[in-house]
Amino acid sequence: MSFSHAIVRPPSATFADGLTTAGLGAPELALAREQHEAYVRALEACGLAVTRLPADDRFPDSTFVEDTAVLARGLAVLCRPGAPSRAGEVEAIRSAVEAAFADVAAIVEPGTVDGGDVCEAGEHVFIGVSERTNEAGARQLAAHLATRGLSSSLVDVRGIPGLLHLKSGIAWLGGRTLALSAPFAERPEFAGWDVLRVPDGEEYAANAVLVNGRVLVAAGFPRFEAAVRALGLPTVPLDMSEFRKLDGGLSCLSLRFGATAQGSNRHGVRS
Ligand code: CIR
Repeated sequence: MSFSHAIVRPPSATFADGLTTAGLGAPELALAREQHEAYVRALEACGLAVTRLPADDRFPDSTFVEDTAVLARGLAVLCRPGAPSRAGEVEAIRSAVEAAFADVAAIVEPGTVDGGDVCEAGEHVFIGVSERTNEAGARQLAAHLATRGLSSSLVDVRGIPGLLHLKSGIAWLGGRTLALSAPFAERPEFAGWDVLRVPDGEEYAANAVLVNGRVLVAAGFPRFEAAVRALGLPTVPLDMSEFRKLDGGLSCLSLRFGATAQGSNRHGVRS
């Protein structure tokens, strides 16, 4: 899977009012904006054309665009976020998604899905059932993905302390390799996969993103970064301190799409 495009939205003036359980203090807006800019430059250095949407002060969490849509194989599925304060973010991103995708579906009531619970791993997609994504939403999403030849399985992540979304604890590193943090390492859902175990104490690093052969990783987690490099994957460390304060990780700052095994989008990207 390779990416040619991404959609991002910089942190808004109300960013510090975003939802959080981290207990790491209030984020600094200016620093968050700098970190976001560095993130965008990293995507561009990986070859992506990045659409920067305007900051949206109505929604403090709106920089976490990944939660608003799932993009796979020429199909866009608009999400229905589990947190009421984030519901309006979907309408706010709709036109950007529709500009890029001809085929746009949506999660509908009673389903809820946050994109952070969706981990695409080649032909298979793991969908977390969390405090944000319910089973009805996960099943709707699985049905949409099946129309594109993608299989799915549900992973119940409720009750794992400190874990907001599935992808707060797992990442796909290409092929059959998954990075898994401790709560997932022995789970039967991942049997048969090659596992890079995220070192204890470095759990936050599990939210890494494979982009065109490089892995964007949160800076400050040297054992995880070395383990990724040992797989032959170059890493791009990025300072995420201000987003972490709002329970956010690297993946949630962008919607990535592009060349896929099947399907195309309005940019004409197909493989
Ligand atoms: C929230 O609680 O919804 C935001 N403060 C953080 C969302 C992070 N999203 C993600 O990991 N995909």
